[in-house]
Amino acid sequence: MTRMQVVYSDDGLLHNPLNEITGGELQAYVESPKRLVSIKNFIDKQPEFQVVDPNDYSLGPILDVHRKDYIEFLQTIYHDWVTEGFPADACRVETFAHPSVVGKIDPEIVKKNAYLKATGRLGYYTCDLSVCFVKDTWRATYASAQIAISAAHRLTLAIENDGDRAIYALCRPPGHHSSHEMAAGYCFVNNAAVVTRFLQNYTLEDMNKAQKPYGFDLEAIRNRDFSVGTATDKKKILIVDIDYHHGNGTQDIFYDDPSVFYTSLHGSPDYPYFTGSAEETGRGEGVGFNLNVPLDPKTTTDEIYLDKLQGVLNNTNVVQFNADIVVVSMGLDTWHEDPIAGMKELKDIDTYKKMGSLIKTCQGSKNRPVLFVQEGGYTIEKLGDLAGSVLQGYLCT
Ligand code: OKP
Ligand code: ZN
Repeated sequence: MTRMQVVYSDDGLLHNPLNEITGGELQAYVESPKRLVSIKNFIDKQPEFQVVDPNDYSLGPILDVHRKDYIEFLQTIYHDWVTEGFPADACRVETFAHPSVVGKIDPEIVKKNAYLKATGRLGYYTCDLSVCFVKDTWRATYASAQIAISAAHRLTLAIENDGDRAIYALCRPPGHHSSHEMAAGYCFVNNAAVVTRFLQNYTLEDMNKAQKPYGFDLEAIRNRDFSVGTATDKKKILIVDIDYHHGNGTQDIFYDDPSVFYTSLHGSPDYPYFTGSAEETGRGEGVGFNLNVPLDPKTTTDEIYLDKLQGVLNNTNVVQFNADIVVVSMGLDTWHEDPIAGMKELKDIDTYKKMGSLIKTCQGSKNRPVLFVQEGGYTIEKLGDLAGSVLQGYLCT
């Protein structure tokens, strides 16, 4: 295989908050549209990548993961915030629904109370101060999800026709911190989780039927809220999360589910602080289908990182799981220069090539179709190079 399709839309640029609160201080928003521009520019210059537009599969696949009230929140919160007289550039949480406040109260009452004010809903559905809404946040989020879904459809078609074995969904905003009814860590809709369910729930025929041109009438979309997936042979999906941060949202969504194996390598201790330890192995039927590898951000070298990645992909449980498809949550913030993350001793660009290569050849992912989904990564000028290296590493192996 020598080429790869890249699903991309300019709508990803529309989410452009002014700032966030990090380290207790107001700072420029790190998850900037420039990230997307950097990757896109790099991709455009490399002949092996073919950029394609997304299609539109409506809300159905998104609602197979996220609760309807949460998705309505994403669509309306900015408008309600501004209508209540709050400043346009500061639509974010200030009061959290901590368990000690709400834990003993009937959840329905808590929810009713939260809905009385925009700030209440922000506290109810969002988790930290990196989440900020602007006018077009929902539009960009919707596009990001449709990009991932379109990539899953194209990959399914290619598998059927003996075509490409891998595809890249150039998503923004990212998704892996977001859960059923929660936005966190720059994430609103969990793109990796949405494609996982889409691949499981939709037959190729369902996908073909659901596909519409990405055209876009936000009001019309609001009312097309049903899933049309009819698949009965649930595919087994392996999610490999190589973002620097633990994908707490993805872990949460699939924690009970033995049909989805979630594995993550991430810097620890670090954001999101409360999850990501090796003891988290799943719950109920999902026990044994969750594998966390926390890594020391100060001492993890290129060699150690690759060794740990190889260990994960060759892990007995992962190999035994015998996935049908691999979804890679491709964060690029392990790079040592990353302004908010980074493994301080991970400095060799070839490491990213080798990551792509391991994903192609290791037992857990060997010969399996791979859907690369873009997550984090904040060294703006370097991002194209980092993304391209993983993908070229995959292609050249
Ligand atoms: C999103 B993704 C670090 C502040 C952390 C949120 C980070 C979200 C990362 N000092 N704020 O996983 O790249
Ligand atoms: Zn990250």
